[in-house]
Amino acid sequence: MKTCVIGMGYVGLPTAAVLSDAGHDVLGVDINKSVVSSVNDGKIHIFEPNLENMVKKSVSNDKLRASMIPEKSDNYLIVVPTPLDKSNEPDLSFINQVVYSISPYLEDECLIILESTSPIGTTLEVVEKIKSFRPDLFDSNSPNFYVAYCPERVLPGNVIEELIYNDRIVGGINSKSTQKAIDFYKTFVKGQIFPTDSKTAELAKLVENSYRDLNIAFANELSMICDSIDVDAWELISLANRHPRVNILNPGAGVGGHCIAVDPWFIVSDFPSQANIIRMSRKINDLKPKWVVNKILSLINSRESVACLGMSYKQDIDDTRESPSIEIANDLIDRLGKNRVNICDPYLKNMNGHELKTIERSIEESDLIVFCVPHSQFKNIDKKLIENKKILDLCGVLR
Ligand code: SAJ
Repeated sequence: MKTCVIGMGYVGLPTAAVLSDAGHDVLGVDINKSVVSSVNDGKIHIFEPNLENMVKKSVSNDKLRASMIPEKSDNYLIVVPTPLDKSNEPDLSFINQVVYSISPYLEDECLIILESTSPIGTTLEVVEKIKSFRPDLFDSNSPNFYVAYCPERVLPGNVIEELIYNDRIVGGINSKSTQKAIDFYKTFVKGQIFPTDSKTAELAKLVENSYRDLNIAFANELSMICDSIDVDAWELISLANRHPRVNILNPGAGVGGHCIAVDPWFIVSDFPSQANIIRMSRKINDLKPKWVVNKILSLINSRESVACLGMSYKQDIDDTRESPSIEIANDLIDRLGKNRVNICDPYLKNMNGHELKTIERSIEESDLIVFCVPHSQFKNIDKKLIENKKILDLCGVLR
């Protein structure tokens, strides 16, 4: 079975690796030439545990190739970004470009699956777009091919495991499409696969991430309330969580990543007057890094310097997309000058041209140590290093 995976990013590349491992002949397609050549060399351009070995093996077994141009395939998996524009409206131009680029290769009976986070109705719009390019693939109004939406649900840092073992939701544009897509996922998914329609599947993805955003917003709001009355938010949350039906998440530097900080806006954009708690949660989480900067400024005098530890958007990965720590560090550099801000992240080589220092050096050279992200390297830190320093532990790593 030949499968074309379009988009070789954080989800597309691991999916291509897992598919080829499961026996598919995979063509990975990407508009970035260097990504294509790195995959063809059996290398990876992102950090993800166990991925490099799988890619290397699949490339050397001729099960995985990459190209900038799609080819005729049995299955087309669309895994491209759907960013927000400046007014927080979803930008679907990558999906539209993919649909245009695969249209010449489509044939009767092929399967197209959209995995990119999408506003409700996008999968049906994909069908309409194909109709405009390839009316020959339709009998009256019905397509002779199959189309489904299946949201990816993988957690960066544990992608390979979750691609195989997570449950999946598959929503076709009709029941035959749903079944075809379920058969496709059964070739590599060991979790349960739940059938639905495309709109429900699209909304499920947005709802999952909004649910998490909302619950993190609650924790972040509590942390700011607690700070104002000198109560330890971590202690409070762990005590409240002893109630059998309470499970408060962890406060942090804010919410980063390309999913939770973005997806709720898709719902707000479509339902502006109904999505109030969803909008408010986004605002609270977006406010947190700004609050942190003010907190830091209140803890230092006019000569003291700050160490910001952890620049990725969460622990133990190198992904900096929408990272609140980067927002905090940049804001501090603007206000204090770069000589008073020491930045450290063991997973990164650089941050927008700013020098990254080792853990030891950034602590030595600073008066206030801010733990932004709970990387494992910080958990095992030598306590003597920080005993005479001011500490702001935003992520509970020292607990
Ligand atoms: N965070 C907190 N407190 C917490 C948990 C997380 O502040 O208690 C912060 C993290 O530090 C990070 C952000 O939230 O900045 C998001 O991290 P995350 O680990 O919660 O999620 P992501 O963005 O890495 O991945 C999410 C996952 N969705 C859910 O857990 C509902 C993943 O399953 C999705 O596949 C992914 O979004 C996506 O692609 O949509």
